[in-house]
Amino acid sequence: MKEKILKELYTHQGKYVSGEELSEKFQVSRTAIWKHMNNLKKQGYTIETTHKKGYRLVETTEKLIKEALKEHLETEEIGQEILCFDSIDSTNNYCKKIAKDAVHGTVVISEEQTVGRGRLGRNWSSPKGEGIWMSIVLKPSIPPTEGMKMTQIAAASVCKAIREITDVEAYIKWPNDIVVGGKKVCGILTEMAGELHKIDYLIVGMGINVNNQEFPEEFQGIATSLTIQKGKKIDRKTLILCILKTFEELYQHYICQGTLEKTLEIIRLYSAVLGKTIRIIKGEEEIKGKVLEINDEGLLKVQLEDGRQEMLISGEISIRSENGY
Ligand code: BTX
Repeated sequence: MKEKILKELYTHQGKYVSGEELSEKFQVSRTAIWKHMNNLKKQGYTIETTHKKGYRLVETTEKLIKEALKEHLETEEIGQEILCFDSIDSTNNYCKKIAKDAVHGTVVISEEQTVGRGRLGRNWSSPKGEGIWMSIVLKPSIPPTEGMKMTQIAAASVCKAIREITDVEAYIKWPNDIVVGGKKVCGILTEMAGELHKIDYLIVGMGINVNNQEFPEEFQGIATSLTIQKGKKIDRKTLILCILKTFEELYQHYICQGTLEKTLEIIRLYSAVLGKTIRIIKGEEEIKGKVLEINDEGLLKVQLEDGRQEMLISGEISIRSENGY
């Protein structure tokens, strides 16, 4: 019911809707409507109430509203189902719970994550209202070995969208980070469920620092946000819409053509590592190498210090620049 009322308020585009109209439409008492409005207010929606005119949703760019996103969505399958939460443990976790019955392309967004996750059990700081903490459920008919290509599609989409919407010079740090000025502005976590030869579903989680003004002390040298880089607030809704549109274009190209070509064009153009010397960290081991190419499968070809050449697969590897993050 709360959802239906919200939709009704949203479709009236900032105009008043009377309690009587709502109670007739949804066949509930005016007191029930009033209670739902109070709950929505508690959730953070700004709803103006006057005795004579009724209720009016004041659209703020502060909060992500499903109806507002859907209204401007330019995709066919990604985001046809969107779920927005105020607070959740992790959008990836939630996707896992619903994935079996969820339609392909379902998008889950939360204003905050209380247990946001990075790779290998690391944490992801996801403070309320400041970033985009979002996951997409995908159900492609591809072998599990291809699953990690979704990380690349996501990285290319986020990087391109950031550049288009904010003009911030974002780069892709293979395999799963977007960096600005050498600091991390976005991390991507792809998780998969299925059997040896068949994927049941994939979850692509994106954590983007958008309007964060500051970071916990432990991330201060390594994290940044778009607002810090741009010097002004960024509209999260516009950025999300652009990411979903770009993601769908790249995803469909990959599924229909069977190549990562379009994605790799972006990854190579905005690569933070191509041609650079990097430190490759795998567990306790750390080696240096020069990045020679990103091949057509999206793998990183590096020349190691001892002269050997190696293909890096994203999995358990972290890479850092030569002197720092
Ligand atoms: P990662 O393992 O590459 O990066 C995690 C590391 O990044 C942490 O150990 C910490 O040092 C640093 N870090 C933590 N929070 C932030 C932050 N907000 N900004 C910059 N650096 C940070 C990257 O993993 C993958 C992150 C995916 C996050 C999304 S959010 C939506 C979805 N749900 C979920 O639980 N995870 C994904």
